[in-house]
Amino acid sequence: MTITLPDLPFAKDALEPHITAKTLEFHYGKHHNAYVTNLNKLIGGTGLEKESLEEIIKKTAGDSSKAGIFNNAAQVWNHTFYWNSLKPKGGGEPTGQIAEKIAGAFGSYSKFAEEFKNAGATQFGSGWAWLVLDKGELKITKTLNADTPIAHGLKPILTVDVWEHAYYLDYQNRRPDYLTTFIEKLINWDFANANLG
Ligand code: MN3
Repeated sequence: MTITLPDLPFAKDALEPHITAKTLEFHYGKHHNAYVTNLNKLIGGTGLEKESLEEIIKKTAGDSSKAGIFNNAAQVWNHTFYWNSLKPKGGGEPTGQIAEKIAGAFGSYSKFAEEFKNAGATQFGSGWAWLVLDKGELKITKTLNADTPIAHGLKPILTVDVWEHAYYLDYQNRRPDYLTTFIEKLINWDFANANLG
């Protein structure tokens, strides 16, 4: 199937002042869009054009001859998951089942926040920090470049993009400030709760 660029789940200026419309014009309108365009070009005539995005990712993971397809497919998937991990007036302490699971796995919300921020801050170069379920257990992990937990049998719950294009216009080199803002002001806990189901 042709892979399409999903609509953003909010208006481009809805996350201001934390993430500006200018950042989203580039990050969604240029970067995410380019991954979709590149992927459709690369899968044409390979047989993969008949598969879903998730199947393309799983079928090309770890195959160096298909790295271009994997990287673009994973970036399409990761970005859609990231937009859904964000919410205007989000962040702060969670409610519902995710609150109980975080308390069980990390001891407290503040300990989770510290570990999640640390994962994003210490990802060397480009990549992603994730909250995932690993055989039902909540864990924090990070991936390099386009890599994605769905290629490793993990179930993503939340993600934050730590490629420079995600924060440089708004935060320049201050990745830790971007991560603090993501945690305190932007996390979509409704999405996290839905992903536990
Ligand atoms: Mn990005």
